Amino acid sequence: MRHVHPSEWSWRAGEGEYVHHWLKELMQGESPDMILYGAPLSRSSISPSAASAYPLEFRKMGKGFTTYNLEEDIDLRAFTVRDAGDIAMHTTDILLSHSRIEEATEDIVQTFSSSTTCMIGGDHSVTACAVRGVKKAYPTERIGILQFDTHLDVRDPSELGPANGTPIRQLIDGEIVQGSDVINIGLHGYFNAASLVTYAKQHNIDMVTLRAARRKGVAETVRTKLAELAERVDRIYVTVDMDVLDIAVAPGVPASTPGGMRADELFDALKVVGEHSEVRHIDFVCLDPMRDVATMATVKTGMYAFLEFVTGRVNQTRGK
Ligand SMILES: [Mn+2]
Repeated sequence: MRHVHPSEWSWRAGEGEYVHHWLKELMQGESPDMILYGAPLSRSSISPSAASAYPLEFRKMGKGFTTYNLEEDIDLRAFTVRDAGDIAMHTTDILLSHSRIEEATEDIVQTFSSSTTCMIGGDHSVTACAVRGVKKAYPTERIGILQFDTHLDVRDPSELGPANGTPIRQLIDGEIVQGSDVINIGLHGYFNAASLVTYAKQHNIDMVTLRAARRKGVAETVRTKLAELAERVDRIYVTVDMDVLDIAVAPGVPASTPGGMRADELFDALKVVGEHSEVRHIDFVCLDPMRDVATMATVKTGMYAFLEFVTGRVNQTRGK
């Protein structure tokens, strides 16, 4: 796999009942249920961000969580997750880093074609690269995107460059994904200019406001929308911009806002996402541990969100 190197850091954990015991380094010849990899890039963020530090802090946070999900009464160790490490980022050259994310993702999704892939960002620009990589690996397939985000992320790359406000537009204008195959859940408030909503409407992006999602419940909305999307596409890529969360629960996300999603809503939604068999890829982006509060509240939320997705995957592989 081009550009992917083992994480610079790991718990020398041995066996045990905690997440850091279970998230083991990928070894040659293994084909786990899920491949985890980091894309530690945030120089492309519009607001100052150290989301590049999230893959490392995410791994460290494993020590604070058990693999046993009390509410579901299941142990996630039934599902194998292997950590392939991080994509090597260039210190100054964002475009080079982007092309590495694309190439690494292409290799990972091709090599581990039956595994779910989970990329830990990084700012949201990494998603455009990863989806292009998936498209390169499966050029004849139609890819759908479920996006959890406060923003549409359709700002114009000709103004900003390929920054974190642009990934969905890059994918639509680049004809990698059709606008009508993009569902955004979590939009609210005063954070998307009218011109961007016009672009989204022109390209038939399915905009589901947080208020609309709450009318029948966020998780139930996700279930319905995924079923609709799965009718049209061959595989689904889910991208979780942690800025979808309310700023009170996600202070460590540069662009989180008041009036955002509650943590429990995101957790329940991700379990539904994990249970859906057409979902092949997921990423978690824009969490900046350097701006988190002292107890790493947002990193904890990020790890919890990841585990809820895995819980859904365990249910899915059990045929539930
Ligand atoms: Mn975003």
